[in-house]
Amino acid sequence: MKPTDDASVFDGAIRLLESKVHPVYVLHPHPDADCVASAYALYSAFPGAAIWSPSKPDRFAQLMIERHSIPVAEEFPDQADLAVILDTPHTAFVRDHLKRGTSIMVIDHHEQGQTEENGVTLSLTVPRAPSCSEIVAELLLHAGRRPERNAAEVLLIGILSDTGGLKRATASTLRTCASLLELAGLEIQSPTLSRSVPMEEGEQVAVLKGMQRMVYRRVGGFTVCCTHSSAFESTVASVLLSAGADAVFVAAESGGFVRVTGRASERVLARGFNLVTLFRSIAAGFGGETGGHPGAAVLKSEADMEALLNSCAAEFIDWCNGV
Ligand SMILES: [Mn+2]
Repeated sequence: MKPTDDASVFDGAIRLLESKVHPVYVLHPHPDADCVASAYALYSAFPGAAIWSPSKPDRFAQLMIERHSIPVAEEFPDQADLAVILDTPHTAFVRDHLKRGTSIMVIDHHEQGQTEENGVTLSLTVPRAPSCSEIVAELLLHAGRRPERNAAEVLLIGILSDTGGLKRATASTLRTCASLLELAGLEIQSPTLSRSVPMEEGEQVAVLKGMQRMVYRRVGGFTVCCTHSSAFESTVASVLLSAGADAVFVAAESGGFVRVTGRASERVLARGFNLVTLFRSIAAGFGGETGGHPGAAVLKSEADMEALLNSCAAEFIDWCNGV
């Protein structure tokens, strides 16, 4: 990120933050760790009205909020004189809460789909940054306001989370991480920076039962696994995929429907396999609807569960025999 091209925008952002008494740090709907970390680091450097979340954070963000005692308000603070919207280019969801004349700042790293909704006082958008947390870290370091220990640690978690454990990091991300590690007194492998989320109650049992009921077939070096579960189908599917399966189908029955959650390995995707295509063909035969991506998709149908799973496996085997 940085240097000169962003410097003036950085200065403008700092001036705006310093000129306001009650900034509110606005999280996007269903906020993730990157968003919460960005808000918290700014809140500790420029204390304001609140960190406000329009809806429940995701599980990992919630865990971070609890572990790091991050104050997140459900009520929008009345006295806000600046809304700092983080990790999203969209501002519509917060507009109704703002009093006339309230300034709006956007700090984000997503490509903006269309021209930003007007009325934004300042936009600090860096699409080449793989996380919002690193933009905030750079901003604070640029202003000579070094993040305190807890904020530095939270920013590192935000960066690790949005870069898939630094897999999508740029050279600039790594430089920022180095500064943050020193400020937090941590190493990159420190357990407090771990991105693993403990399983929910019942999730582990669902996974174990799913594995117990699983049947598999191996054809031409590829493996397909089928099972059923009454809950946490996507976790069951992920576990089977990481156990080495190339295609996984996990069925669940509810309300007169069967939902089949499908996952495919990188290996078969690289050879052109597509779950959406497979589910479309099943839906054409049995009735139902499907949606998702080549590697992760869902099929919903009123057909018999056993018959659906058998057909999914058979279609995958046909594909294996064709490659
Ligand atoms: Mn992000």
